Amino acid sequence: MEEMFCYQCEQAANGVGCTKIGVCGKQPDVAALQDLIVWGLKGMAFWADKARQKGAVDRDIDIHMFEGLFTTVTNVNFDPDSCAEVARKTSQMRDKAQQLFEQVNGGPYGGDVPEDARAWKADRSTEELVAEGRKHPVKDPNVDPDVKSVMEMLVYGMKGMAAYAYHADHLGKGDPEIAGFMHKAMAATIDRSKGLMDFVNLCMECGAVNLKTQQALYEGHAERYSAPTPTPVEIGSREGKAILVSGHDLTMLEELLKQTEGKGINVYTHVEMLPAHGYPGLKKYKHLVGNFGGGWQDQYKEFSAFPGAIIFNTNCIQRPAEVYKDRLFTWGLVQWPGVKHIEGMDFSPVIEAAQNAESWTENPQKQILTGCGHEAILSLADKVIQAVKDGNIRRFYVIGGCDGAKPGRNYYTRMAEQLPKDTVILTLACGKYRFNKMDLGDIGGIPRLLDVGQCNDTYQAVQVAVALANAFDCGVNDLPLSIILSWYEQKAIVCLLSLLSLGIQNIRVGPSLPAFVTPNVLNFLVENFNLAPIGTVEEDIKATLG
Ligand code: SF4
Ligand code: SF3
Repeated sequence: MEEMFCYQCEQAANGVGCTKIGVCGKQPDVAALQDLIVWGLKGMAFWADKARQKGAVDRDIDIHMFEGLFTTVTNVNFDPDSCAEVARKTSQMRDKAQQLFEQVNGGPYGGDVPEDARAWKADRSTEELVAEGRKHPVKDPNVDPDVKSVMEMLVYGMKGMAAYAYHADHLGKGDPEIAGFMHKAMAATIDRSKGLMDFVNLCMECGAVNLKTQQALYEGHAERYSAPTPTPVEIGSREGKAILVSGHDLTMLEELLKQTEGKGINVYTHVEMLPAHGYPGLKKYKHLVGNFGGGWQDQYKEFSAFPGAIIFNTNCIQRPAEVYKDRLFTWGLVQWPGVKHIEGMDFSPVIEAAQNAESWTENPQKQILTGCGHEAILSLADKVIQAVKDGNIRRFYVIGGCDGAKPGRNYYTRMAEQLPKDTVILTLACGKYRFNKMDLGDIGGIPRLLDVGQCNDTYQAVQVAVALANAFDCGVNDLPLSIILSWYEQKAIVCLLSLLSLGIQNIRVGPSLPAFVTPNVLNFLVENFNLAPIGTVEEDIKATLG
């Protein structure tokens, strides 16, 4: 018997789905609670969407959509009690959304209310909520498999977008239109009159709204910290006490940097925090000294070698080893049972743990480059365009997306290694750790490897592509540009939807295709977008260079 069912990430067991325990470490009780959260959010969305159509909007409901969905993203929250708390709040927000609608409507709704949007009792124990969650599994035998496939793509895309919306909101860049789309799309998933093309269209709209969300997030970062500039980052260690910050949230890092200033503690970034070093408003802190480690999947081994305190502000957390568990902290929506969670912005427990831990020794190593955002790249536009015209740059490659544990991911390392010297690689998100310590050289002073930023900086990569297309007076699909994505979790899904919503063709995706994509849906993507799975490095280089 299946204890759970989840197939939202690239690690889905046997390429089908996790049924006993998540390959990520998600336990069946947490899986049931997260199913309950997603189901509850759909019911909340039914009412929030109806209220919005009549002009009534509620910020608490909007923010709860972001937080609820983000809680269920892979490698975010593994703690049953906190997931149960999010589920309880979902029920309360559903009730609030219904009241909001009835107020603005001047009475109860006259149409049919789907079973999924009815009130449900939330003041129950965690165990009782787990039992309730089991009644609302992801699998639904009453829905056509192809419709289900596109519907899940939409839900996972919105999970990714919710993460970006949550960060943008922290920077004061919340946009009610983002939540408005999410309510509409989540409500559509419980509307039995909706068919395949409705969900295809919603997926495209999701991609487009995501670009606006990522733009808001970028502008939030750039307004607060100034636009990123190319910055070499040390990957060795400095003498002294140390704190490592993992995740995507720059506001949390900023606050930690303020609170550690003058305390003799060096702050290091991990995985998706690397681009923080490129922002003038963050690199001005002299004790933000470097970047530590490889991809997120290496943390179990690598954190054991890190002497100080470690804090996660978003995904990807994994089961901690005993050797560092007491120096590990979570913040925001990330939780792991038994790991200390920081509420709010008081990081004194993390600082104290770093001060009580051993000091690190001086071990200087090489530097890697980050901060090559679109403003920095486009400031070199004339040089880049000339290099293309002179034949010194033959082709651009965007090699971006998530890292992960599968052995097939060395495709991305070998791709970066084997691409000819007259090609330029733009990278973003954590998949870059497969090759960002290589020395790939430069073309007339333009580095061959340009780190555009975090996964949310897909927006910035799009700006570069659009500017090049304008300069060459062609469409993005006609540029000497190939996009090769690596996916792992739901943020990569929404980044792909954004590219597809722009009509970008010929994207290659790996290391394997999502388990939730049925053969018919894959055919649709191949026929309409020329989407292809990655092949061998040699074949793909040959095919893209023509
Ligand atoms: Fe499995 Fe991925 Fe779901 Fe975790 S998130 S349970 S690894 S499919
Ligand atoms: Fe990585 Fe987890 Fe997706 Fe922001 S940190 S990209 S996997």
